[in-house]
Amino acid sequence: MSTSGVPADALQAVRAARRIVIASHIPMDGDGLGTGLALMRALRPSKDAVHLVTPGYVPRVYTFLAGYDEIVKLGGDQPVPDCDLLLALDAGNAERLGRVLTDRPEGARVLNVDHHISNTLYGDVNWVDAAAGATAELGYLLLVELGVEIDAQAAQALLVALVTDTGRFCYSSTRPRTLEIGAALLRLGADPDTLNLHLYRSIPRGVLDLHARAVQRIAFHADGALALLTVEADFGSDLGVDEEDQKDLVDIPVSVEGVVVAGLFRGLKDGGTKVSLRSNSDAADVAAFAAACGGGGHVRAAGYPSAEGPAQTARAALKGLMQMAAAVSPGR
Ligand SMILES: [Mn+2]
Repeated sequence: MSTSGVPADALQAVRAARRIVIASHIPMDGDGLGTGLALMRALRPSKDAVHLVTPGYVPRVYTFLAGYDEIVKLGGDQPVPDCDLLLALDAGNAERLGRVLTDRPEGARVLNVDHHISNTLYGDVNWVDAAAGATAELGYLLLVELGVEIDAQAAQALLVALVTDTGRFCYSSTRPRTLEIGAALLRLGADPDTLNLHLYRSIPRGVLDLHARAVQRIAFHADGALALLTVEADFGSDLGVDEEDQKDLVDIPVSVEGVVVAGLFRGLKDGGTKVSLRSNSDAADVAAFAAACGGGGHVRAAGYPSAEGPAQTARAALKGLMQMAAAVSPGR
């Protein structure tokens, strides 16, 4: 481990690579996408090829970031680009990477860079720092240690990753180092005003209507300590919204006064349910609950998949979530 916090084997893996494929969990979020674009941009000058790839959809709110149009969307059985290193970002387990991992070119090593405490260490080299507020922190440290240029566009992508993954520097995962890296990114030319306009002041009218409907559906339990939102796969389909808009709905119940634990049970188009849990207290560990249900995440933000429909999945989780929420005092 160097003084920067970058493990020597992780640094060596990137230095030795000539062709790199970067991937993150499916679907990508701001952390995986922003960190991926920044690494792609900053590593390209010193490598033969660097690609950011995903078999999943790419959230459209990040179109303003440089390199967004170069993200390789792996449709059907399109092969993973040739590489000697697969750089996995922000993915807590092998399954979350999907076929990018299993279909990687023969001989490609896997460098797993992540901040999820539940990370299963599936890489040939693993750099998991659960104290990091975002994988973007690790991406920044890696680039600095490599001595490559981080231009204003790369800095902007890293700032987007940091801001989105730390709840605008407000989650408990925000450390002094998180803000120090944020400051460094501003010095490199990142622009918070542009970020704010694109991410937080551009809600489409359809999404606004979606939020209005969701608010009406929140069910409170345990004297208001638990707030659950259950939506079918076609919820809001008439509003022209997409999956990422549905995913963000969990931010609404978790923002209500007195709520300790919030859950979103979101039906998926091809059956099954994606559960997103949020906690307002370290004493209510939703990562442990999610892990027991076959998922994972952070103490305050976690999730798991279910083969059942959303209503049935919510019923199955209700008792356990009520107990967890009720055990924590409303004062949090
Ligand atoms: Mn993250």
